[in-house]
Amino acid sequence: MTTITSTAILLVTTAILSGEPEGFPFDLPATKPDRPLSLAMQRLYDAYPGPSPEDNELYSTFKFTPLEGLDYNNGDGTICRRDPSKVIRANGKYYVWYTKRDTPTPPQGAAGGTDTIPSADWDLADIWYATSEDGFKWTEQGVAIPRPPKPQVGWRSVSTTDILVWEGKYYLYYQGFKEMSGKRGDDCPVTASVADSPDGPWTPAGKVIIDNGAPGDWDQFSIHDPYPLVYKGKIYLYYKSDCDGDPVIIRMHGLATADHPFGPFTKCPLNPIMNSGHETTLFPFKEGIAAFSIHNGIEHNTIQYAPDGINFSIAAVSSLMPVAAGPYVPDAFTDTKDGRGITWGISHIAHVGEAGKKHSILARFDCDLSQDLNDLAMKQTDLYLKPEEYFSQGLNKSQRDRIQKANEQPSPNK
Ligand code: AAL
Repeated sequence: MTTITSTAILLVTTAILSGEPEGFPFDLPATKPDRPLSLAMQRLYDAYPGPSPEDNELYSTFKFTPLEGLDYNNGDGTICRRDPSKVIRANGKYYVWYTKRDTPTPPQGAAGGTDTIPSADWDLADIWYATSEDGFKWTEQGVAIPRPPKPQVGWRSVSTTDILVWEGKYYLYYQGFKEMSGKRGDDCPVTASVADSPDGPWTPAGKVIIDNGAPGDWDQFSIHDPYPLVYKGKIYLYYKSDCDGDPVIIRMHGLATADHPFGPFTKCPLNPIMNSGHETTLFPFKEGIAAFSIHNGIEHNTIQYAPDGINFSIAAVSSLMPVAAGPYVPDAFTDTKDGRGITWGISHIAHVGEAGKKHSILARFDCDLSQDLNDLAMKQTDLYLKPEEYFSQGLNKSQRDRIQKANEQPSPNK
């Protein structure tokens, strides 16, 4: 009898006697099995909230729907709407605030920008707001925060806002540009305004609320995407900064906390608290905070979780994540100890329209990142794109030239 046969008989006999399959079981165990596991299988059980997409409450795909009721001048690039706030519900309807630029021309870059010509999509912008009964059809209500007179913070542009409801008052945080975006970089601090009603009128703090970092610090030039939540009895304001830039800008996220909406804010000594991502999107989840890490950085396209609101790890890898997502977060300000999660919100789609007329538009996204929903259709991982969508991501000229040159090399195999 060969060794292989006797070994096989031994393995089968052992398995039968122990009642356990010798190989990894066909039915995926719901919890980590007590057996030798490869690093990948250890990670499956140790690193994620569940061992499969449908078991992972912090995994979801995203579905997108055009918004009704917002006009973009036939897409000529003179109007953009972007970087929406979180959605809140008040007075029996939904509210969202966002950057709106309405300029005589599309953006012309820093070299082409003037007092009336924008350098970037978010230059020469104001903060507008809209309301909706259903989250699909929106009515633009008007300007919430206009640019203040020079030299006040935000005189050049106010953009990228988010909302905080605190002790019955409403606070909007936003980027306050004191120079044209793109002169050195996309440089700005954050300021804020307060109102007794989501419909305003808004009173500016008239000062910088989140300062730029000290010279040489990662956040010395830009404090972007202010995103307040109420957590552990304080205001947790997450933000993004752009740093490095040699050769590519690195975008990471920071945290600043305060006991009052106008500060003083204290930056987390562990900043940056996320190593990737771009616009900030976060929500209370169970005892911690969940976050989107989108389109930049080594951990882009991930949904992350920090049980303490500070130390984030990857909870799921996703795809086609909403950009600059402002979710509807019912428990954003309740200081909850059991965050329920999110199912929809407003995001933006940038670079819309033909060359020279590029602008951003708002869209609705839906997902299942909620403890109170179990929509398996949102947990599918396959993303079926049309061929033209693949071919739209084509090779550039230098890549084609490189391939052509390689084709002309003599074959090493003769
Ligand atoms: C956005 C945000 C900030 C940046 C610019 C407008 O996506 O990251 O707001 O300043 O781009």
